[in-house]
Amino acid sequence: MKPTLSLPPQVAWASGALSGAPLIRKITTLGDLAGVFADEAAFRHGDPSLVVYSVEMFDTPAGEGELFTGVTHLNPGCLGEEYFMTRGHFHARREQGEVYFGLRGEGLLLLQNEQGGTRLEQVFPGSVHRIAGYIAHRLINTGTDVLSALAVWPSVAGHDYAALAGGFAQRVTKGNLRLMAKEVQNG
Ligand code: PAN
Ligand code: ZN
Repeated sequence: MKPTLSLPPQVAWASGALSGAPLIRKITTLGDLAGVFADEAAFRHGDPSLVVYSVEMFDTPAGEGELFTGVTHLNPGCLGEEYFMTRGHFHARREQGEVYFGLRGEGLLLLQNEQGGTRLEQVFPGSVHRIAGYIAHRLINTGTDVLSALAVWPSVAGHDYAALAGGFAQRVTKGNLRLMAKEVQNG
């Protein structure tokens, strides 16, 4: 049989730009994030058309055993005291996991289990995050540059946003980030 050779699609590691295959792009503006940030007055004064994050993914087949590959670009900024973040979700099929890879910028990955227990992982270029099943996940941009992270997840996972409509159990604000940085310094 004649071997075949093909050029696969690509990700530019430094920027997270995807190329070489058809893409799907979804933009999330501040106006889409009603109820997500704690400071409701700041939300009312904010520009609803402001882009908070975009997700670009390869338009690949869905189905049992298939994987989706996408990059989230989360802009820097704050609403009130709280850093810009993704909405965050459990997977609709709770047992399905995901891997995130930090590409650009700096931030945090907030992980929450079904009992409401949370932990945070630092995200930076080269960081690798194994998100097991049954764990909700949200990116938070604590830096001054765009935070870009590559993600690979089972196409059957789906997104359950409703389960966290009341919010995650932990918020990351300028104030509590300073406290966390001090704790890290003091061991
Ligand atoms: C990611 C997220 C992406 C946007 O591709 O969907 O970061 O976050 P929200 O979906 O919470 O708005 C992923 O985790 N997929 O499963
Ligand atoms: Zn996910």
